[in-house]
Amino acid sequence: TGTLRLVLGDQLHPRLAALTDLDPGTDTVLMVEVADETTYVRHHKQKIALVLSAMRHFAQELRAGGVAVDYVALEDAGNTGSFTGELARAVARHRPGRVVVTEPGEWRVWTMMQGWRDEFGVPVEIRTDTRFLCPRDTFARWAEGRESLRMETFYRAMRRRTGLLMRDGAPVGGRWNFDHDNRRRLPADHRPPERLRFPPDAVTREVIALVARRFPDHFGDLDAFGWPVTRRDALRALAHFVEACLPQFGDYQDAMRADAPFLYHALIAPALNLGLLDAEEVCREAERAYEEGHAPLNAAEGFIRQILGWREYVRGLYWARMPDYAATNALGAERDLPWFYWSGETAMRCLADSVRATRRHAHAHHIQRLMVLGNFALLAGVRPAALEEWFLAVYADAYEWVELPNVHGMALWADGGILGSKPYAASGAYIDRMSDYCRGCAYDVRLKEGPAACPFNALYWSFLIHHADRLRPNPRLAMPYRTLDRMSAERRRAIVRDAARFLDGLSERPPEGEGRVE
Ligand code: DLZ
Ligand code: SF4
Repeated sequence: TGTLRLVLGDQLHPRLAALTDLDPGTDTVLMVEVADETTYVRHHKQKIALVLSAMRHFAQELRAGGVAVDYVALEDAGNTGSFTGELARAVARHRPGRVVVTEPGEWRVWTMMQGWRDEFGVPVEIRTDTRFLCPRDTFARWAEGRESLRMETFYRAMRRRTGLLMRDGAPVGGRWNFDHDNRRRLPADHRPPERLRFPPDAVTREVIALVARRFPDHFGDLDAFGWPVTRRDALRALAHFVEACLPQFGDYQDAMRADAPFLYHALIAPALNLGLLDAEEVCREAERAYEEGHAPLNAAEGFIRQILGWREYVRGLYWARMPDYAATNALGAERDLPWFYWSGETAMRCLADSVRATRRHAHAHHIQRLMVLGNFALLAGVRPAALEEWFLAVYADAYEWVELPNVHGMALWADGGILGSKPYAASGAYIDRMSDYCRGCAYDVRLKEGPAACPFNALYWSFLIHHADRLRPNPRLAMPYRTLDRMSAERRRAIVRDAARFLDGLSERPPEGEGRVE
């Protein structure tokens, strides 16, 4: 009686914890395509295609290496449609001495796993996911007894732990953080580099056809699919990023441009979160590029902070605070998600372009996500769970461990300040400074009042007025509140009126006669 080793769809790493001591003579690897995982949120079509194609490629590679893989495809006869159902069937088929799994990326699946030992009557070993640089219990110990859990403190501890960009116990370059240098806007005549995309092979084409047939009314296009689905291609994507983009990644990491969804961004999160790459190797590549003089320090450090700092931090926070974390709603936001998040039909050019990129690529870069799509929902008072479901569904890289803290904590401040010291609220001026959106917009970003004014302006001030009790004491918001106090009462009334009128005009439903999506 060998060991049955379950590998989930976002655990496709060659040195996955559940596979380390695999004995090809006796053990079986189980992989299952199940309906529940494809529909627990209405994932973007490309996200489903990406996960299933990457799973099929991973199974092929294991088999080529002499490993017995029991692979259940989505449309196989008898497929029960859930992890628990498929594991039960597999235990009956193989009668293993034990089951080994790696801890999952979502609370939902974690609670499922807790019942497995009793349900199947075999020992179930849940192993620590060693793809992350900070294990869950290490983060929990770090977080214990701390009043605030700031990323920056965590990040410095992680730099020391890993030695990344460190020399003699001090940060290379004498500073921990070069963000200050990383806020340049893209010059109008600047041409960002061509990006390496990966045309679908036969396996991916078959999965794309399956997704088109099975999930026709899910959001998103399939025809622009270009994600790497194997470790080999993911490594090529990483090498291309380091070579062609990393040197300017820092400078332009916060810039936006219409019809340019990729710019200098790494585009590796989908592969990284699936397990095709791991955090350590990605950081070492960036460090090497700096050491070899290929990339400047502000770029390498900014990139490494995203992975070693931010990504590990949100994951630690997620596991330390779930399930209560998801339930908070510090600003009492109750609005349903505006329909344009699905349709893209809005005269606000920044939002329309960000939704369009999302539909076309299952991707938008972080300033589009945070300062356009997230910021709008924050100012409009969208119910956290509604926005979270949208983010979890539409992005190729989205799993709850990373999506939830970013949306709930960072974008919406729904945790009341555990993750971010202040809400990331901004008026149109921020978007204008960092993009070329406003020039071609139906609204005027310089106008503060009236129907032609950029809606972000009235929404921003109205948000501060509405939440003054809660936000005015925050020293980081002292400046905007001083500006607000200098406005006449009449002006403030006009702002509140404009914002309310705009929000009343939003629809949460498709226009008469239109389907749920598209
Ligand atoms: C996202 C996803 C999808 C669409 N389909 C599957 C699947 O059929 N089989 C599978 O093992 N995993 C899938 N996944 C990824 C899981 O949802 C993911 O492993 C859990 O949410 C835990 O992070
Ligand atoms: Fe967005 Fe306002 Fe600029 Fe239009 S004017 S693109 S709505 S920020």
